[in-house]
Amino acid sequence: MIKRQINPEVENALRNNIPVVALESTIITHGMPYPENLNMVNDVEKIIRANNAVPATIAILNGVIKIGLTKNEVKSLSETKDVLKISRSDLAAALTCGKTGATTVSATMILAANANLKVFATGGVGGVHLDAEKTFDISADLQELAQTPVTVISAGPKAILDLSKTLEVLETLGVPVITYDQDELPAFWSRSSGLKSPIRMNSAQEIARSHLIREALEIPGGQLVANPIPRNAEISFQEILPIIKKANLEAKKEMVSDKNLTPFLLDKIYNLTKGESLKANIELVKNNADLACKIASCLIEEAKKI
Ligand code: PSU
Ligand code: MN
Repeated sequence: MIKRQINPEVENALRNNIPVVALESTIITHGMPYPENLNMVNDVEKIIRANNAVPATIAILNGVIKIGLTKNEVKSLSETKDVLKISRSDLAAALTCGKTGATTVSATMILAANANLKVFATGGVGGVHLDAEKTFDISADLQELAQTPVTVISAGPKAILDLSKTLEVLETLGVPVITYDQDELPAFWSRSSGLKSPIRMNSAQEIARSHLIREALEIPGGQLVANPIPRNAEISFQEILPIIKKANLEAKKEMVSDKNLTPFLLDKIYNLTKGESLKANIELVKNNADLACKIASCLIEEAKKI
């Protein structure tokens, strides 16, 4: 009943213990404009291959789960407007109705775990939105991290969110938030957030080990890695904060909510920073892909020791 195609390159990698890194598709269709979105995926896939790993970009095409889009599929998805944004709640319906759609962090985690992929690189995960106490807008990504055993490499929760509430919810849900190589939680476009990270690790090996320990203890769920954006690509927290405030005010004025809020805010911030936010976004995704390859490779090595 479920139609799923695993790219032969991904299948071969899984069979031969070659590291595979899953990638989401909402970042392509809802996170960045064309053609930057297409160039971003191509660059990210190149980085993954340069690390002797295999990329697996995940999406739903005409009701078929795709684990590892081909170059042509990536191109056509990146050009398509008004693609569905599929998260956990939409997944089965999209498959039932033969839809085409991009998968968010939550849906990508589910499909990755189903295909036995353990490492997934993205830009930023969703979280608790500002004013969530009134709107109840909390991303399904957080629940997913609590349930699905995938290590997700992000540049920290997007700074458009309420970062301290996001950390609180992750703690409640039992999700380890591991910042790579610094004490402070990074905030997507910025290396700093003003918040201390719950956990710090300084190597891919430690992150891989802790993934395996959770597995051995049968603790459900995954890990969220917060990998600070490279210094030369960051927009400082002080600089981005007023811009985020403005974007949030506009969203309120235009009464944008639910699934549309994150794409709306990203687009507003893009305009307000004259494209600088996009440049930073692309660089941080590349940086995350690089760390993800190292974690995926360590997972294979460490698993042999158990
Ligand atoms: N990271 C980015 N850009 C994005 C997203 C993440 O750099 O567009 C997407 C992811 O797919 C994430 C989603 O799962 O935004 C969160 O949306 P929401 O806040 O509606 O749950
Ligand atoms: Mn939401």
